[in-house]
This record gives sequence, structure tokens and C-alpha cells, in this order.
Amino acid sequence: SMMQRKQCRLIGVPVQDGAGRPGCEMGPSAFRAAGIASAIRDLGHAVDDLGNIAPRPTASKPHGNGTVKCLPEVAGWTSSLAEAAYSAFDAEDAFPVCLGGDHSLAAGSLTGLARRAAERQREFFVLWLDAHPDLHTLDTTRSGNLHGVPMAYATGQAGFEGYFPPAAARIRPENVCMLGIRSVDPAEQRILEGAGITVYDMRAIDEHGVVPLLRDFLARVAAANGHLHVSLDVDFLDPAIAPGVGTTVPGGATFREAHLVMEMLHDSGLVGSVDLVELNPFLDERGRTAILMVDLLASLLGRRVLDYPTRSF
Ligand code: Z70
Ligand code: MN
Ligand code: MN
Ligand code: MN
Repeated sequence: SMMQRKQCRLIGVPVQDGAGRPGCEMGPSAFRAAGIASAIRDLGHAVDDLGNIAPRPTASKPHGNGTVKCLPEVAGWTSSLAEAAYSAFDAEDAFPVCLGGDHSLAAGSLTGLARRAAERQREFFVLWLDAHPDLHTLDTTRSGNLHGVPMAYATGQAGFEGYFPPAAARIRPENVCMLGIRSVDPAEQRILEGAGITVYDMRAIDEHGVVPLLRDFLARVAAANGHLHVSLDVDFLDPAIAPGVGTTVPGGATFREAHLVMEMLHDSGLVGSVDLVELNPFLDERGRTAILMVDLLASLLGRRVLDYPTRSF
């Protein structure tokens, strides 16, 4: 078949200090209980579960904005995941999957993976599937929850120096596409305006559908022979189908839209790494959100309804 066999490397990142409420710490366990390894193996890929990482003690100054929560802890997770993701991405066919944990882990995954891509002279692209842009800096966050800052850190916005570890690599904002966005704080809006990030909000999805939006971005990645990283926040999905998350935002992606995105990503052959984040098993219903996230990853890795091509019409 045409399928590319991947060497999937599962990296558990049980961080919850970046979220406003506890529970994401149980995320990696819930993904394993939902059968993530066998779902990937059943598709013909290899799976190496590297277990869970631990935060590395990291020097971090106290921040003047007294609202920022758990800064040394999140800095420690960022440092250890940047190293673990870099190490796991040790071959062209290695396919790191970061099992969250809250979305603050993207500070480490994006910068660690981008460092490896840069060594290979591969342009690094990010598809950010989320209700939120997570583009706050330490100075703009109002909630103080650091799952709201990883995209600002990874794209090199000012103000992280001395608080977060120096970024292993920087993501070009022009190489980021956000899809499903429907909750943007005023400060994030201001950063987005000048950043050069492609943002497709829920209105764009309603007007055009996911297909032309994603097709455009994938064509850009393909033209650059880029590496595509997919960061999937549970709250990209509508809370009616994905209740296991701390921040439920109405009007999210449907089951069918989300699977179609994953199927297009698979067919593109461009994806080389994934984050699965913000799963809160304490808030889930009988594991359904964990199972849905695993099914979406399976679609991204080649699971399809029919074994023969159906897109010829
Ligand atoms: C808001 C804040 C956020 C994820 C919630 C929400 C941030 N912008 N991110 N859930 N993944 O608190 O800064
Ligand atoms: Mn997020
Ligand atoms: Mn979110
Ligand atoms: Mn959240």
C-alpha cells in the first residue's frame, strides 16, 4: 500500500500546573487505558511507549505580574519535554506523540521538535486545533494559567527571558495555522493582528467548511517540503462530544469535521508529530473523550472507512 510506516514514540507529559483546575495529570494514563498503543499498532505502525517524563528543576525568577501561576513548575516541564521530544524525534520516520497534560506542554514540544527539524534543514509548520490561540505572554495573561501562553513562547514573543528556559528553537508565525478558534482575549487579539499567523475561526469553518481552509495550508507545507506538527486541544471539539476538558467552549468542531481534518492530514503524508492535550479524565464521562481523541489520532495515522480510494469523483 501507499502507507508510510511510522515509528510512533509515546511521551507521557502529566502536567496540570498550566490549567486552571486539576485533572490533566491523569491524561496520559487515560490515553493508555483507552488503547492508544494498540490502536496505532493495528494500523501497521510501530509503537514505543517511552513512559511519562518528569519536570526538571529549573531556575525561574518570580514574575512581577502576580497573577502568573506555577511558573517554576511549568518552566521545568518545558525544559524536560523540549529535551525528550528532541530525543524522540531521532529519525526521519520517528513520530513523537506527546500525551498531555495541559497545553502548556506545547512550549516544550514545539521548541524541542523544531530544534531537530532545523538540524535537518526541514521547515517546521504547526496546525493548531484549539478553541484558543494560547498566545498570551507572561505580561498579558489575566487568568495566570500558563496553558494560555505556549504559542507566544514558541513564536518568540518578548518577555519570557529568565522565566522560561531559552527556547531550543523558534517557530515562524507564518508557518502556523490555527483552526477552530472561538475564544480570543483582547491582548491575544492584538498580538494576532501583527503576528502573521493564519487564523481560521469557527466562522470561517461555518462559511467555507474545513476542506478548502486545510487544503490551502497543506499546500504551503508541501511546497516547502516541511515537517507538520499537529497540536490537538480537546476543546477544539464541541463539548457535547468531548466533555472531558476544563474549559468547555460551545460551538466546537463536530465529530465529522474533526475526523475529516484527520483524514485529510493522513492523506497529505505531511504530519510527523502530534500533541494530544487538555484531556481531563476527572471531568470525562466513562472515558468517551479519551476514546474519541484516540480515534482521531487513528484517523490521522491511516484508519479509514473503506480500504480503497473513494475520492475519485
Ligand atoms: C484564556 C486564558 C486556555 C486552553 C484555556 C484561556 C486559555 N485565554 N487555553 N484552555 N487550552 O486563561 O488565558
Ligand atoms: Mn489550548
Ligand atoms: Mn483551548
Ligand atoms: Mn484549559
